[in-house]
Amino acid sequence: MRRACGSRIATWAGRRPGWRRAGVLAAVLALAAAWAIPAVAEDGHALWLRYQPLAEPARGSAAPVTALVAAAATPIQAVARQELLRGLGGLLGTAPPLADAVARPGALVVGTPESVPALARLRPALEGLGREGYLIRSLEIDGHPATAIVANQDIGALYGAFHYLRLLQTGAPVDALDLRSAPKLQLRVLNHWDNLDRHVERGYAGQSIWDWHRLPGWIEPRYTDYARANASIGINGTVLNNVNANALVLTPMYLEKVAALAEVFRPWGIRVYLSARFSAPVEIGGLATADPLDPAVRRWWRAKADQIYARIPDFGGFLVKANSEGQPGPQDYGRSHADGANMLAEALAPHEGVVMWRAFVYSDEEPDDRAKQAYTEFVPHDGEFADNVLVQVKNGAIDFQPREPFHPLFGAMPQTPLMMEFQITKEYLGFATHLVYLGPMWEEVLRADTHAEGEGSTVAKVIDGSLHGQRPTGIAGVANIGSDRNWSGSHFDQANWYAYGRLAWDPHASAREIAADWVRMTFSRDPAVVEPVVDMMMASHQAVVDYMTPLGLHHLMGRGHHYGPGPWVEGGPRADWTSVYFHRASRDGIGFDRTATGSDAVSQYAPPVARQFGDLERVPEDFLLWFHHVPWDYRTRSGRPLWDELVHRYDRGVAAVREMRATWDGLEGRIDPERHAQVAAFLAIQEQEAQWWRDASIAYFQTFAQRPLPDGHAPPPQPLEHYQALEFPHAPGDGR
Ligand code: GCW
Repeated sequence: MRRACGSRIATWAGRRPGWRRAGVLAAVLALAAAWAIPAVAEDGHALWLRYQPLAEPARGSAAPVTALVAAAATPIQAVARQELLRGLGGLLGTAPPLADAVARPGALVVGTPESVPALARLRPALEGLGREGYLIRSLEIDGHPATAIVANQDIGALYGAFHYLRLLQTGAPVDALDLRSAPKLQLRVLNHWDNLDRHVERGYAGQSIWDWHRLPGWIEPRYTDYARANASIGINGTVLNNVNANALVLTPMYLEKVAALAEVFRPWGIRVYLSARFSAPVEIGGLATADPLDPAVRRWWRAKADQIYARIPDFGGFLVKANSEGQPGPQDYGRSHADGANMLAEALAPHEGVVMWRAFVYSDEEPDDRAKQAYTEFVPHDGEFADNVLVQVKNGAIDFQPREPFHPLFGAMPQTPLMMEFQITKEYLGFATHLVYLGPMWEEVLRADTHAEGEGSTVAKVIDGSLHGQRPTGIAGVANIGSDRNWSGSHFDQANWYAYGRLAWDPHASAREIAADWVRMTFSRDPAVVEPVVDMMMASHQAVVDYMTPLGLHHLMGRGHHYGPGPWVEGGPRADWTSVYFHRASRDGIGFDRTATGSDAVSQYAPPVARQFGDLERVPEDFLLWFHHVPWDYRTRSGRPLWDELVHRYDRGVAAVREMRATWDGLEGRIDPERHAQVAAFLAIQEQEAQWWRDASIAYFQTFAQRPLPDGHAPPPQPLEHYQALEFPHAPGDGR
């Protein structure tokens, strides 16, 4: 069914633009009709947009929608109306009839003051909601009680429609609504680390969903499903290709393919962006240099931008990884990051495009502490970046570790828009088989206090521009999406995609509430499911930290593929790619001294934070070994010596996974068997691997600690050499 529908939109390449638009609209409507057919198998493909019939009593609390008043004159209006028909049809049993006016009680009226004249009187209430915000209100129209979803622009109404459907899906009351919502961040973007050969770097959900070879002739129906899922959580941009970029994506042949995707995404409010390889002028442009100050190079990029915008008028801009891990960049020519970013910004500015310039940099000359390098390289350039440049900063200073203190750049560049970069794909968190809900980890970082402007200067306020007033604002999430039927490699990894979108819309939102919504939409509204599953999700992040890298340890994974424990990793091309560089274990103790007596990375934080992190007595214990080198018999806050505390935490992590399994087993019969069985099997893998992490780490660190395990803690079943000898030549997602 889906394939047949999809084939109708497969023929648009080569048509004239007017035809193309009409073709897209028809395709969108055809696909939308196909969605009305319920999924047969519980394979997770429907994500959180399942629209299963509401069971009593939740259904009773939902005011019946007697009619839908909504225009469909533009592509965005059409998809919004279709989504409501589909959603209401699924949830309420039958889709309401379409009407032109509110002729009886119970109508749902959706649009802008222009698209639906009955909404015009709400115009004053729309002030301050911007392009993407919306109101959802219970009110009277023409003497009849009705519900209005109203926005300044079509896209706001689409977001409002999804919000209204979410209220129904989660069983929230909808009879006395007065909701106002607008995104706190402007650019809410996914970063795909997808290569043109469909390998996904750090991807654990199959191949890339972009079928480059068959684009633009074949438009997978999945592209629309993808856009729809993203729009449902407010994501409004996507970078299609890996930051370790191939310049070919900027050639006309690929730009045709990119344009075809952009056309599918447009009705859903999603713009496409590309990762730009800095050396592209040499590699595909035939120039002798990519020096950003060279006039020919600048001309080349301007012409390239013009060429892109001729095909994709709403192209978002470029994401750039420069002078990092061997990627080319302005420093190859003795120029700064600002020189490089501003050159691209100049090419994009006439088209209102932006440059997202990554701060994940470390040079070939090893610094004294890799954690310090981004700050050292970027802070001196604060104020030098063009207006359409955002500097994109990972949440922590090393690299998406299970837990990192917030990146010291947040709050330290008051004149530069800083974007947050989160990693949704779980490169360092057990790939797709470990159940780890990332909401609490992201919330912890967003709520961290930088003290940049005194107390309360949270990271969320830095990125939403409320602290220093920067514009534009944005956030990026490294996608966990692939060709797997369930999109993310596991059912629970869908929650991380979902939570990312919700936090991108509102970085002050609650991870627990987001999890509860997701569970209700994805599995069940039954409190006997929601409560235990949400508790399990909320505890899952601390669990993985405990069984992988407790007490602030970091970067201890297997070399290259990053699968499993590798605390013994040493040697190789550079010290700061090894584990021993980061844990610094020896007979006298363990941990990286980042205080004034060590690398002094603490001094990159605002003084109150630096004082706290630098003080052994006050540092949060979760970051103890991140900032301090501590003797094995150091007394931790539990009263246990450090070695005993480490062992205790490893075991606590494994026990937490065991508990997750018991919780999940207890839900058998309340969750459909297909999804229940896969989650149960993955939890069994997770328990084995948690035990493996614990055993291997204890076996290794014990060679330094030279102490017995505390009472009640079993020794690792195998000698250290066993764990060290394990090899995984075909582990997924490696960097190439
Ligand atoms: O986490 C590391 C990954 C690389 C990645 C790099 C980056 C895309 O191991 O695979 O490269 O970060 O963020 O650039």
